[in-house]
Amino acid sequence: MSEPTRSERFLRACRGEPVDRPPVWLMRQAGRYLPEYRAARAGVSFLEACRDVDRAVEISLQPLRLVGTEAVILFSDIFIPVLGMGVDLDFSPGPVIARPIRTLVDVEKLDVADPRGTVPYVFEILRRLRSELAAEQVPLLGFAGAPFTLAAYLVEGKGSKDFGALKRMMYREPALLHALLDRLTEMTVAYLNAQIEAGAQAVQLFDTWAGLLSAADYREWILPVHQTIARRLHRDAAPLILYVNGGAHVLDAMIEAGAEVLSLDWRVDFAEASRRIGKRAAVQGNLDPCALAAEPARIAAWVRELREAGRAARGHVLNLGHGCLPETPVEGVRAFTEAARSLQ
Ligand code: 1CP
Repeated sequence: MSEPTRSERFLRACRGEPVDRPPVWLMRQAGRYLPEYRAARAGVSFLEACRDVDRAVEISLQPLRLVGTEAVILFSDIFIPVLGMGVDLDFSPGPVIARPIRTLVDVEKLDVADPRGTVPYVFEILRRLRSELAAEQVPLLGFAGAPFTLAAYLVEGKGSKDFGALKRMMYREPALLHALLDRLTEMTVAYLNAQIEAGAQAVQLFDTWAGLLSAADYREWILPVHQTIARRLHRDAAPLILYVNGGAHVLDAMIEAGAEVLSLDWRVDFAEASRRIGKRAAVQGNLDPCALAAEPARIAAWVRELREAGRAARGHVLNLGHGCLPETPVEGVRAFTEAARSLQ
C-alpha cells in the first residue's frame, strides 16, 4: 500500500479509520518560541498580524517548514471573532477587555452578525492556506474558543487563575450567564461553519477553562453547549476536536459531547483515558509542553509510550497536552515531530 498523504492520515485518524501511525501537530505551534515568528512579528502588533493576510499565511506555514508538524492551524486567536461582535479588546499579550460584561444590556449589545462580513480576513487566510497546501496535501485546521472560555475573559476582563468573577455570575446570576453563553454559541457555530466553508478540513474547539468547574457544574453549563455546537457543525466536511484543559474529572461528559476527537491535557493518564474512551472517540495528546525541554531521546521515548497508550482509543493524533510556550526549545519540538514521523 502506498503511503497516505498527510491529509489522509490526519483525517483518517480523526475519524477512527485505520492508519499506519498517528499524525502529529502541536497546539500553539506558531508562536514566540520560533525566531522566525518573532521576526515576522517585529514592529507589528498581534492584532495587526492576525488581520494581515500575507503575514498570517506566512506565520501559519512556519511550523510546517521549520519543525516538521503534519497539519497547519490557522494563525489567529480565539478573540478575533469577538472583535467582530463589537467588543473593544486588545492583546497585552493575552486579551484585555475594555468594558467587561456585567449586565443583560451588555450581552444584548454583542452582535451576532455573519463573521464572513465582520472578520473576512480569517476566511481569506484559510482560502489562501488551503490553496498553498493543496499540492502537498497537508491538512488545514480551523479553530474557535468555546463559549465558556470566551465568557471567562469577557466577564473577568482579562486572564485569571480561577476566573472568580465568572463563577460568581454563574452562581448569582445564572440567567445572565446563560444569555451570554447562548450568544457566544450562535457566533461560534456560524464562525466554525464559515471556516469549514473556507477550507478548514478539521476544527478544534478550545475550552481551556471549562476544567475549572466541578463535574456537576460542567454537566449543567458546558456539556449542553458542546453538544449544540457538535450537532450544528458541518461535520461531514470537517471532524471536530474538543480540547478541555484540566478535564480529567469530566472525561465522561467530554465523550458525550459527540466530538470525533477528544484532546486531553498531560495530567490525564493517557492509557487509562484511551481505554475508557475506547471506540467512542479518537484521542489527541498529551505530552506536557514543558517536557519538550528534555533530551531528544527521552522525548522520543515518551512519543512511543503515547503511541502505545493511544491504541486503545478509536484513533490517535499526537500532540501536546496544551500549547507550546515562548520558552519551549525549538530542538524539543523537532525531536517530538521526528519521533512521531519515525513511528512504525
Ligand atoms: O505576543 C504574541 O505573539 C501573541 C501571543 C499569542 C499567540 C501566538 C496570542 C495571544 N494568541 C496566539 C495565537 C493563538 N491563540 C493560536 C494560534 C494557532 C496555533 O499556533 O496554535 C491559538 C489556537 C490560540 C488560542 C487561544 N488564545 C486560547 C486557547 C488555547 C490555549 O492556549 O489555551 C486562549 C485561552 C487564548 C487567549 C490568549 N491569546 C493570547 C494569549 C497570550 C492568550 C492566553 C491568555 C491567558 O493566559 O489567559
